[in-house]
Amino acid sequence: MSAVDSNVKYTDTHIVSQYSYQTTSVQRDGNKVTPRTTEMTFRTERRVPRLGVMLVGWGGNNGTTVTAAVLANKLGLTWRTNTGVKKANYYGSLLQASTVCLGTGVEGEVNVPICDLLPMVHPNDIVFDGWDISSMDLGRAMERAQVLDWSLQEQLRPHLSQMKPRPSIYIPDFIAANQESRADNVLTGSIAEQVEQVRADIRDFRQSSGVDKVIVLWTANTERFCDVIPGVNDKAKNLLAAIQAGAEVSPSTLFAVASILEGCAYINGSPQNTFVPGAIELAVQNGVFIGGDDFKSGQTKVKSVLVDFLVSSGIKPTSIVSYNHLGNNDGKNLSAPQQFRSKEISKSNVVDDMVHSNSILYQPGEKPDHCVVIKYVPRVGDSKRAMDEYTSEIMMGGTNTIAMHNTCEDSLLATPIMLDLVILTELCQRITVRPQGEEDFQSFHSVLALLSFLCKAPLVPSGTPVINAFFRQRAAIENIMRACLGLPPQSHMLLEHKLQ
Ligand code: NAI
Ligand code: DG6
Repeated sequence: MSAVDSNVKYTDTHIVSQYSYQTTSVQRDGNKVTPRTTEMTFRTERRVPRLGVMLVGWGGNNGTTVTAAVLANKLGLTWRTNTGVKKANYYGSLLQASTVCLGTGVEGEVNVPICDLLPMVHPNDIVFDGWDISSMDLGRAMERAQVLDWSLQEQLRPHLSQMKPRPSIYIPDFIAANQESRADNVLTGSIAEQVEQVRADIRDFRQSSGVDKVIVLWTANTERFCDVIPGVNDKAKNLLAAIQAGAEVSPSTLFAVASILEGCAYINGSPQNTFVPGAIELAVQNGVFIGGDDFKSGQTKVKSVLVDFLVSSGIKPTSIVSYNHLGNNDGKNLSAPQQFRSKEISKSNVVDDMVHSNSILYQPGEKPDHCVVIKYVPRVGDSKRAMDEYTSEIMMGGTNTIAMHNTCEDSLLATPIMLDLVILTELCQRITVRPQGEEDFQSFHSVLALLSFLCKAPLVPSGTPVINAFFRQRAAIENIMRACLGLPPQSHMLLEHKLQ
């Protein structure tokens, strides 16, 4: 974006802004409320690097769809379906397809694409690589996924069939037994050697593709939860020693360790507890961003809007029942109890902050009944059906029931979120902040909570609030970007129109 004319300076290398961060400090009993202002300098590097993204699970539905969608956009492809001609786009991406109100001009509100606020990577410029336990090339894997229209696949196949996933770490116990027949592309050797191979793959990709930066994104099968064991994965040094000793560590944690040691941000798009305390400590020690967990793409996204709407309107949700059926390989993997359990946990916690925020509706410890069901129905493929019933208590003992039915291609919702995750992470790597009175500029915390908007079970630094409510999460992203430009947060007060 060009010319913001106060509080901000554009140097050859940085956008430097002065910002007054206003907060309100409240003493426990609410008797003392004090507004506080901290002056800060935000500094954003202007040079946008060439970004490489390595996907773990590259040959899956999400992996093939994101690679195909970016290529289709890059080539400006169009294709014919029985409802007309379609054109590649980035609908569903917060950064590419949504706008923010910059301010008001003589002609009213001025809305701009979020991606125009600050210099950021364009998805068309991302270079992909990755690993999969299935050796299928991306052309055939795209066909196996059954997500994209056939005439689009025909145009993409010559390009995608050149791409082949690298062999991956496969520990059968972590994913469903029904995945075993896919596993024909696996690393061998001790787990320490396999981690070394993954690190070598990252270096090889960086060098051979000429990208400046690599981000690693887990979009492989949902794993079962692992136990957090003192002496094994509770501390960074114990985790590294456990890998050397060949102790049980999940593949997703092994990828996280390899990425962190290579200085690459690592994002977990699935629900399992990849980020055991030792992995988090390792990221902090190495100053590397980590983010997750589990893409917030459909039913849960709606939930983070709807429950916020109900509770903030003073209506009391008393039961939320969420049913899904789907027929893709994700659904097949989730038909196993332990993998389902991981997903059930991440889909269930999403209402907690909204419920806790309202002590008029909910007594301490009280929450709505919340039930999540997932069934595997092969015939529906990637076209996931989600049905939800929200029952709420309204005035004078009345009952309000909202029922919802949602059908969509799961991977076409996940793809733009994957792109937003890596682009936002990369942008955050170029932002530093210096509070007044301090000497040095600081990065965001290694646990990149700003990604919460895109995740079902946001990972946040220990002891900090978890925000699930959709518009609060979105406002955090928008207002931090505004701060980088020396602009006040968007308050929506519109006082200029409300006074005489
Ligand atoms: P998928 O089953 O089509 O793809 C997963 C891929 O991972 C497969 O190709 C499989 O061979 C590979 N894989 C399994 N273990 C591996 C390992 N250790 N290393 C490398 N590759 C491995 O699933 P899909 O639909 O692409 O989803 C991927 C993940 O994203 C799942 O965990 C799913 O729960 C999660 N997710 C998906 C959402 C969506 O809307 N599609 C939303 C939220 C999360
Ligand atoms: C069934 O729920 C399969 C899951 O992988 C979901 O499709 C995925 O996690 C998306 O979940 P949601 O709740 O954001 O629609």
